[in-house]
Amino acid sequence: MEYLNKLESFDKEVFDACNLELQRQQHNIELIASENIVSEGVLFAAGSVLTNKYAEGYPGHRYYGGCQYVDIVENIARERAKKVFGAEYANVQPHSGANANLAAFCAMVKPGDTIMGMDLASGGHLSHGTKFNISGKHFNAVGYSVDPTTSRLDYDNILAIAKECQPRMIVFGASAYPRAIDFKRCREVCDEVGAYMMVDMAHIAGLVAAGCHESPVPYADIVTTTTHKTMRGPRGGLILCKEEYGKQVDKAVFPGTQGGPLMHIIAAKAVMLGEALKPEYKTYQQQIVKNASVLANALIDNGFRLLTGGTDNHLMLMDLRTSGITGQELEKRLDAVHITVNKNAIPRDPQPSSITSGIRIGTPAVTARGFKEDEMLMIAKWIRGVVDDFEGNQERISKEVQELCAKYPIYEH
Ligand code: DSN
Repeated sequence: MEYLNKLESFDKEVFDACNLELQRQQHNIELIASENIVSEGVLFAAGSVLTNKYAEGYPGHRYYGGCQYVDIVENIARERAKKVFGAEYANVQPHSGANANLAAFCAMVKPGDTIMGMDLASGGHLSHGTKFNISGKHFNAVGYSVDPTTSRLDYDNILAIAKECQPRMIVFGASAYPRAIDFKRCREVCDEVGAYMMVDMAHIAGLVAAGCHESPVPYADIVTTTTHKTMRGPRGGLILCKEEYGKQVDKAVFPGTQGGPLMHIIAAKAVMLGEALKPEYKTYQQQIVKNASVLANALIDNGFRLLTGGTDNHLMLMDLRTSGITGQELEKRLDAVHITVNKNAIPRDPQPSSITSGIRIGTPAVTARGFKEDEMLMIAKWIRGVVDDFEGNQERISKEVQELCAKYPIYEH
């Protein structure tokens, strides 16, 4: 890439590593459900001179001089975020999804309060109350799981747990849940126990922006997201909330949990949010869902089991318990043929989390580079091939994968 090549004359060592990563992205099929390939506009903004600027505070109220132009950028990002999601209030400063979640907790509840979130082992996220994370250390976190038979959310069970533990806030949203979440039902659960409703929509935010998944915004008191997964922006976080919580959310982000905002990343978020307002974005998100559905059906047709039997969104979870291979081994074999996935625990996994019985697969990145239904059928066959006879098929599949990747350059320039 032209702009990356300029780095070579400044720092050959770092350039070489970045270039190798570019080549890896170009020559591999990226199926990690939380990754994507951003536009060049997003790349340019993220690599811009805004990285030079300190801007603690918020537009119009900064603790540094010279903020008049970064104010424009942050205001554009805030306004576009509100427009994309129909939200009353937006804070675009969180450095990440985990930071957005921490700020959301700090804004809405107090240390020691009871919160509920989906168990990590059922597809929830580390920052929703696990004991290894600050969310599980500073709050009394109670987990909920999925139904043991259907592997789907069981709202009656969530309500029963909530009645028992009386949480101040319930967190909905997941990292590895392939089905639609019923946000209206989530609101009813919260209302029955008088809890705030928080949604971490990081995985599905792009789908929500394009109307391909019901929006949590009308129902939730506070919504967090990353900006890099299905949204296809720079790595970062975003908080949306009702106007009445705006001030406390701002305070919880800065000075509560962060210092200076990353203005270059906020510029890149603004560019991505501008893209999200265009009709092509909707077509892109619709294709993500279509590709996921085709890939899920093709995996089933190739004899694999999927958790919940399929997908409603951008991701699926292969349940490998009857396939004679672990998640760890399949991730390794796929890597060897230039297909990138992550091993993922399935609910009540008999294997430890370092091995797992599952593989999580998502379609945002392959859809961004132009793959459609036909390519999904090819991917399912290749996965079958590496499970059935890795030694015999490795060379052929690796060659076929790279031939396909060559037809779809991730960047033109
Ligand atoms: N680590 C992310 C994922 O892969 O889903 C969640 O933050």
